[in-house]
Amino acid sequence: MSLVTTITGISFVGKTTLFDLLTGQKIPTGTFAGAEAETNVGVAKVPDERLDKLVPLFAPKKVTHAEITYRDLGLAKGAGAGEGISAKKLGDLRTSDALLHVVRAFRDPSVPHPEGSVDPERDLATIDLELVVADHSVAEKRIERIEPEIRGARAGGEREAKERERDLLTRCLDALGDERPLRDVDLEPDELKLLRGYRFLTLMPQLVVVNLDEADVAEPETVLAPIRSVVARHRSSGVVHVCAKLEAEIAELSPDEAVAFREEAGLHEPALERVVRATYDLLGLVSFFTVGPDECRAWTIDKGATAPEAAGAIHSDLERGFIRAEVVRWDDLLRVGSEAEAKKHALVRTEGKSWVVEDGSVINVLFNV
Ligand SMILES: Nc1nc2c(ncn2[C@@H]2O[C@H](COP(=O)(O)OP(=O)(O)O)[C@@H](O)[C@H]2O)c(=O)[nH]1
Ligand SMILES: [Mg+2]
Repeated sequence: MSLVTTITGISFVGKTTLFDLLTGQKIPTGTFAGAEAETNVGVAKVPDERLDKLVPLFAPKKVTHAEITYRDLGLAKGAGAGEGISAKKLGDLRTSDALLHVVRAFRDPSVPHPEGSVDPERDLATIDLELVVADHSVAEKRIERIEPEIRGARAGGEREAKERERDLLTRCLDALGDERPLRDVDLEPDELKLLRGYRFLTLMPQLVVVNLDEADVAEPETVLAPIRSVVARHRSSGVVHVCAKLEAEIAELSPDEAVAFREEAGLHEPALERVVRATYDLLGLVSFFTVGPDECRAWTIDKGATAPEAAGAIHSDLERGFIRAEVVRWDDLLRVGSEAEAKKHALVRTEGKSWVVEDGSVINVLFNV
């Protein structure tokens, strides 16, 4: 699975600083042409210590981490100030798997705040409202179009399906009218499936990234607690903190210096690790590994996926022709040092089609097509 996450938020909150940090790019920050900027696109390698530790056992030709694509929208100045988000940027948002909503909690008076004061909860509400408004207009337009379709449809299944769709969209419209994101609406699995086609923004999982002040990094909960309580009212939402500017400076240091500096600052792990873990938790994702002399690789699947579904992430042939999987826990494999030793110690299990993949499993798929 290839995840696409789009970074959103009002101007000057540190979106581009975070994007650079996550993707290793060097897009200039703090700039603002006035007009809308291009969307920046970059790829982050998902850090995985487990994979890194397995690599020396196999000395493979290639090591492949999972990846997340990040997009930095470069919103126009008015966006998030009641002037709306342009159609092009809404299009970029709609093709995401998740939204990373950056809010500013750093105070630095040398960075102008478009609203005149630092208030992460207000800024969060501002963009959330724009997303609600965008979805409201999508639902409204579809309902307008579906009415004549209902009148024109033959009585029976076809008409009933359209009526069900209209009723569902009307429920969505009502929720959006009350400024409720669609994540919070109770939906049956088939309703959710139908709505997915509309690519509603408030249906997407949202991770709120609080960009902390350097002075608050060691004791982040004071700043985070009120934001957590706002976010906790919504489903499919999470909170994570970064200190984008400080962490960008740390990223310039040598690895040893970076570790020491980070500890001293009270940041126990790099922003990328914290943000990726929060994203995996929010989206309900797990990783498994394939190993060998050619390639050691991490794969990302939905929590609850079965062995054949995991095999399908590697190649559709492996899912189609799935026979069984040989499975060993990554830490068992590391401890004994080789697959042969793992077999000798009965640490390798054979699992069939209904096995639900456990996070951190090393899997060898046996298949026949
Ligand atoms: N003090 C401080 N400044 C920051 C932090 N993050 C970003 N900035 C500064 O805020 C300005 C705007 O950052 P930028 O990433 O361009 O924001 P964007 O408009 O949301 O993309 C830049 O001058 C950054 O250096 C932070 O955590 N602390
Ligand atoms: Mg920017």
